[in-house]
Amino acid sequence: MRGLYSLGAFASLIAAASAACPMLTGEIPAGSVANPHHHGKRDDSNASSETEAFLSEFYLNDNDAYLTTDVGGPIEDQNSLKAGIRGSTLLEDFIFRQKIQHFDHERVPERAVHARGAGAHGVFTSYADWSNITAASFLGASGKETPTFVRFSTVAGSRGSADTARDVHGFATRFYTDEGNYDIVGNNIPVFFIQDAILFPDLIHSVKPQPANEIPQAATAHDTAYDFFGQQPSTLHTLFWAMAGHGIPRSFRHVDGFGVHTYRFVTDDGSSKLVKFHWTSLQGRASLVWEEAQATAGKNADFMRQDLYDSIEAGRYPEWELGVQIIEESDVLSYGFDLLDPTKILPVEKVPITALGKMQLNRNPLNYFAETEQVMFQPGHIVRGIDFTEDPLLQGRLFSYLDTQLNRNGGPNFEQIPINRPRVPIHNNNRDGFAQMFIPLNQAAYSPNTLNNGSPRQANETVGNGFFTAPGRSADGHLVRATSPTFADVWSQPGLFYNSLTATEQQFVINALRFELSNVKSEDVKSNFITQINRVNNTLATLVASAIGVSAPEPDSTYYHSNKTSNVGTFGTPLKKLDGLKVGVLASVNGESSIAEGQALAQSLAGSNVDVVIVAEHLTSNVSATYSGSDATNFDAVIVSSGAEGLFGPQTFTAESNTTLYPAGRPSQILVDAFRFGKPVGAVGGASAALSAVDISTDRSGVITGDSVSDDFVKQLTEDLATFKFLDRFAVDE
Ligand code: HDD
Repeated sequence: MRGLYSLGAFASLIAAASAACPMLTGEIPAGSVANPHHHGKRDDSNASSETEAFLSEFYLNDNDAYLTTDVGGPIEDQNSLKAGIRGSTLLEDFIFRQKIQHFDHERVPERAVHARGAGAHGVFTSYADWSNITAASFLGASGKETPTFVRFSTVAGSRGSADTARDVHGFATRFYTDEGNYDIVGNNIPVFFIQDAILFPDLIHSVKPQPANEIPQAATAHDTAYDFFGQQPSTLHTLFWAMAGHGIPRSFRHVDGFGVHTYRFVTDDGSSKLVKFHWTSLQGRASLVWEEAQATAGKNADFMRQDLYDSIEAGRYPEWELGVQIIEESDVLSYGFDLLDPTKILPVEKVPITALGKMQLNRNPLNYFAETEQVMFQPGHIVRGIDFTEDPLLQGRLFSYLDTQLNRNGGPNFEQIPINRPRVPIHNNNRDGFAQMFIPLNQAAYSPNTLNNGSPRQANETVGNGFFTAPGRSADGHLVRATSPTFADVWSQPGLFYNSLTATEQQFVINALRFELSNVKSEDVKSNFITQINRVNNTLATLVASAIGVSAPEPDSTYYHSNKTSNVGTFGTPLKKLDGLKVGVLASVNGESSIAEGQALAQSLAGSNVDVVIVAEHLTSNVSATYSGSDATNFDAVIVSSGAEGLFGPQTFTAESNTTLYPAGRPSQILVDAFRFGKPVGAVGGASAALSAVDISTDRSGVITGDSVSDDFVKQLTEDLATFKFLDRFAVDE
């Protein structure tokens, strides 16, 4: 039997819609639209072409077409219909009414959390046949490809907020598997603030802007957030990760991802193991520093979505490895905490990560709203071979996502939207509802039936692989509203995380908390919070307290320890790839070899996929950015080329050297800020005068000088870009 909800039926529907007026338009058949983004080096894997073939069925192309109304009538004049040339406008003008009405309804409610995000299509490739640990079909063969869609996000800010707000970052992945859609709705931080979903509204109300004035946007630096953190110490572990570099990543490409909860893998024969998911960035982890993140928010609120989009357009496809920590069911309590508690990491020293496969993001959405805004992820989108656990946070999420999506979409048919549709046929007795896109033919919309020969019938191993719950799961017990005592210790792991950071990263956490709490007005909130972090670490609590007018707390040592784990920071490990990093060459149109040096550097760095932006007083065919439009936040490293040195130093502020082309002192400011933000800086030839003009010593690490753009110069710069941040530029409390 042909799939009732097969692609064919849908395709003809869209074909009808896109051929708005065949007589006039000459008809553009659906599916004939070339993807305008087909360049770069995307390998045309099966999964990539499957995405292309699937989505192109839905493209609506306006090329060489006449305007029509929504119901297909040609529109020949775009003035409203008026009684007399000077008005009034008539209510009977259905063309006017329809256009305005559609516009009035363009917005859907933004996500209650994770409203701001950016998405991309990709492909997941399994490294092996993993049927020994899971029946999940997308992990069932070496080299097996599955199309994916990922949406990265911040949590607290509204849809128009800045990308570089300090926040947890969402990392939600959809696998369009051959047994239905599977979503890992994770974050870039492996733990969460609370242990029970019933507290989620409280958490979010506390971090969202204050009710009276909707201030501050996309920031936790205010009273209600720290009131909640101080009253609910399960938040501390996640908060510490967010206050470290993870809260202000360099880009979406430089974050890892985590499933956070413990899930189950189940094999065909019903045996199950506990798993924790990890996405490891193959670009490496990299973070901004706080002042840089704040400046970036003002200079380019779209910093991270731009980076992702540009990288994919340039064919520099970001990649992540998917891995799992695999744990025996019987070990759920063996590691000193409960694996059902989402505020805990399982240190990699205890259970290493097994790499299962690799994902490449290689295709930008063609329409932000249709794809990125309308994608509806759910932890409940699950496939055979994977199962939930009893984690009370996960259990609550299984309700919340569908519920909020019903609100956003006005009904349950959003799974039929192209970005949400599974790439397999759908057969069930779900019917009707707002905006039903199908024309179901089955007259017996119930089960069991005989009138449709029992179809659609239950799946089993012969007619389709049915989802099954891990047979070993069981549940019993008294009905209680309580937190398990195995969830009680919420102070040891923030300590584990903090101990594992380098001294500078610890200082970043201290500085971040100082910043946040200095924006809190209530003395009670400040001191309550200090009491809580004092249970983690007395030095930390004392250093934060000293900056916010709270007296130093006495040690409260029940949970103090000196345990460490590895691989939890964002600094200190060189980047794995330099793809898409940007070097700003500060040049002058008047310097003899200034621009040529920039070009030479561009050529030398092209092999590492690093972009060079030549900045000068005004644009020319060889200058791609101006001083007025540039800022240190635009670049990962800044080099002054010879002949530009005259633009630097105090002389910029004299009446003679002042210019209307850019704000006074801008070239110096870019160089100084780049240094302050920990970036590699340097100078070629006589331009080292620019470094001394702004008091940057060439003895400092990450400061590169040379007579020319020599191989050595390029090698040093490449190494320094991989180091990414020079932490000795940041003071540390002794
Ligand atoms: Fe959530 C969206 C991640 C706990 C309720 N969540 C949302 C998104 C991500 C996460 C990445 C955005 C997906 C997208 O890009 O569209 N959420 C998490 C993680 C959690 C978590 C990793 C803890 C481990 N969330 C959580 C709880 C609840 C929610 C406990 C409620 C009980 N989350 C939602 C939501 C959202 C959402 C309100 C908003 C929009 C949406 O679901 O579709 O239902």
